[in-house]
Amino acid sequence: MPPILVTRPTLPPFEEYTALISKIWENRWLTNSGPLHQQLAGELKKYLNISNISLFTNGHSALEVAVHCTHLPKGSEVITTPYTFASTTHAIVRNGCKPVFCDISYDDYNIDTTKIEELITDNTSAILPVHVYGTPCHVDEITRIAKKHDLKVIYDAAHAFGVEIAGRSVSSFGDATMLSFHATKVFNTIEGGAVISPDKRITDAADQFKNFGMEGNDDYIDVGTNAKMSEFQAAMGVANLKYVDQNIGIRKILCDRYTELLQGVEGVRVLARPKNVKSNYAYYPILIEEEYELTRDQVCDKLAENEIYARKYFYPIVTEYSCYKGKSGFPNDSVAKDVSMKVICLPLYDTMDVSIVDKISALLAH
Ligand code: T4K
Repeated sequence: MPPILVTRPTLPPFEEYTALISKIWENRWLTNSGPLHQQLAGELKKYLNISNISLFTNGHSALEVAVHCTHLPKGSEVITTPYTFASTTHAIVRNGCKPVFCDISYDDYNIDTTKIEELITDNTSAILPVHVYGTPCHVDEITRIAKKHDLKVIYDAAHAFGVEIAGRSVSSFGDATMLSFHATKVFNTIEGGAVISPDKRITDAADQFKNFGMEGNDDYIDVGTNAKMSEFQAAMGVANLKYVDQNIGIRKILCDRYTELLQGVEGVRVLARPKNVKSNYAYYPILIEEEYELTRDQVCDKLAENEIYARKYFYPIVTEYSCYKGKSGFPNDSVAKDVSMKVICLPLYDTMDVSIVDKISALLAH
């Protein structure tokens, strides 16, 4: 058996992708908001049931630009989670703002909304939560806190493509939301991402900023960047979107099987899925608790000996990266740190056979 990686990209049938990109040879339109880009934007609006979207060459650029377009004052504080990928914090810092780290909840590994208000100061401008593993944050509570203190909310929904709360797209909350369409995500455009906002002025500003801040042919009204999605990326998106529900359906079967086999194993904690949520089954995280016979790292080694390469998403927490260490004031004894010391994301992707779930679960159960 070939090595089992934590994930593999979803690919559409080869002929369907080549049929789409053959149009590029006909019209010689490679990038800069071409027809495939327009088609994908339209199809995503329908699929996600949202009004405004701006497509990006990757999720990180989308997040950086989302923060820029919500006009946070330079030097202001943005309350965020340390239990995330580097991108979340980098997007705040690269916009000249200061990340203020709030601990996470042990229930869902998302920002702990009961601890946000104590971190708010006169200099706080925004909250930037992450829907970790695709589990939605407590959006109603975050909206309440933001309204009370006049703060912006920008969601990092890199993991949450297609997730719904009580029938409403998770990307429709807050002032802006970023999605990632990276190769390793439930829906991919090779590399890619998007800014979504209920406010068209934000997505229009994002469209302009990702194209150098250009207005008309002759003027630049902002010191923008280049973060446009190409036609090859958009073609992959159009082709993959047709299969995204099928992909999520397969992931659900695999996740349910993991849960069936692992939830009774002493010392292994599986993540509960909230009831009113349509999940995208993006990741399968487990925690290796103290009662388990091996440590988390020993479990990873044992899996690797069997050519199974699970990953520690997210370890270490962001405040322990060299570029942030010692600067955050985040306490050492946090839920975020505890979870990061115990977490393993198990292999999960649409071409994975259920027998692999059985094999991994059997290794964990003994
Ligand atoms: N916010 C959050 C919360 C995020 O998690 C991310 C990205 C972002 C923002 C930023 O979004 P993007 O700018 O990436 O759109 C991966 C992904 O590169 C990254 O997108 C993702 N989060 C992060 C959690 O995971 P790595 O360094 O772990 O990826 P890598 O190359 O080790 O790949 C993971 C596994 O997938 C490997 O076992 C190999 C396999 N793989 C990977 C690629 C790229 C393949 O089989 N084929 C492939 O083409 O970061």
